[in-house]
Amino acid sequence: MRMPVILALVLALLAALALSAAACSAPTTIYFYNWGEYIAENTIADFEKANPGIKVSMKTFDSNEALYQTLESTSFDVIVPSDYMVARLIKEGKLYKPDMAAIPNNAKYNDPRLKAVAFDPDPAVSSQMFDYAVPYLFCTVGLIYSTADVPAPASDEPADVWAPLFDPKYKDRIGMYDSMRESIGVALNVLGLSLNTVDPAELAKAKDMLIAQKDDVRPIYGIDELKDKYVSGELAAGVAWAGDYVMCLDKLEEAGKDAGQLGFALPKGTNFFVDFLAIPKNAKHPAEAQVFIDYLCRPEVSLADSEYAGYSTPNLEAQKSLPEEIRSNPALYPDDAAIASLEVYYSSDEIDEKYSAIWESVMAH
Ligand code: N2P
Repeated sequence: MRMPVILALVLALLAALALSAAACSAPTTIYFYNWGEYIAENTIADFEKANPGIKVSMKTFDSNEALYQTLESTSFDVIVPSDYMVARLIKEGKLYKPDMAAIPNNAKYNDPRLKAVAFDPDPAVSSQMFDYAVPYLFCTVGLIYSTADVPAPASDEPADVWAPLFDPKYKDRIGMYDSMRESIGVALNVLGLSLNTVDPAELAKAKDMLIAQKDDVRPIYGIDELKDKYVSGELAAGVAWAGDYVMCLDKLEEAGKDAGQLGFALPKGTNFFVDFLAIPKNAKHPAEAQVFIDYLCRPEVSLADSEYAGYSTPNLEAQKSLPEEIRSNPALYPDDAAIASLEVYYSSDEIDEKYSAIWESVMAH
């Protein structure tokens, strides 16, 4: 009788040891909330291989406003807000201030010129953005068009570039982003107005333009699903982040079609934006989030993500490996003067409220 008791004790002890060993080595899962089609296919798996203690679970969103809404009710460890949304989240106290010493690749590789851009009218907020968030990819907003259907714009005046979007000739064949700042921004840009105006008369004009466009042109509102429609020729033209245009070129190439089927034009005074990696204040695993962010700032990783998504990398080392036609495309890598001639979106209570109200009326129309 004595042996089995000892045996049972030994077995129990072994089982307890095995359990605690498993607990020690169980990986931590971090929750990553990213834009759709915005990270190379192998990046997460490669990160997990290099960091066996961390797993990454990714979900996607397709507008800053959708990201903002979801943050209210869900805890993520890493998010990818655009500049104006970073500013809003900082002002609302919703971001965790990372230990930048744990993200050395940011300071080592990311283009310091981005820090000179005024992402908020308040320089104190603008400069704080780089204490809270790390540039991921950046881009501009322009016109994508089918070269067979739409003539190349006569100039880079916004009214010339965006003209097809409001032309009933292209009824049912125009793409608009289901994203309020981009769509309202196109109308403001055509009207020669600031992308951040809060003047009621100016905003009313932009709203009327988008409503008339819905009646006359019946645009298709979407985000990532628009790309295949440009590639197939179903859509004649649309508003597009330059990165989406580059992804469309890749899709044309994969389909064995001619890249010359699609053109892209950048109007004067259009939007320039940076998407940042940030950690929400209610993140459960900020330390692991920092490890992941640092990994995303490695030159070879940033290069792969930029090449997959089509958007521009802020990583100076990665930029050296880009094909010349990409690196020298001013819609993808604008120089200082070009950046200064473009406009960033701002966030303020007044802007956020007024633009949301317009957007709701346009969508409801
Ligand atoms: C689209 C990614 C868009 C990022 N797939 C725009 N901020």
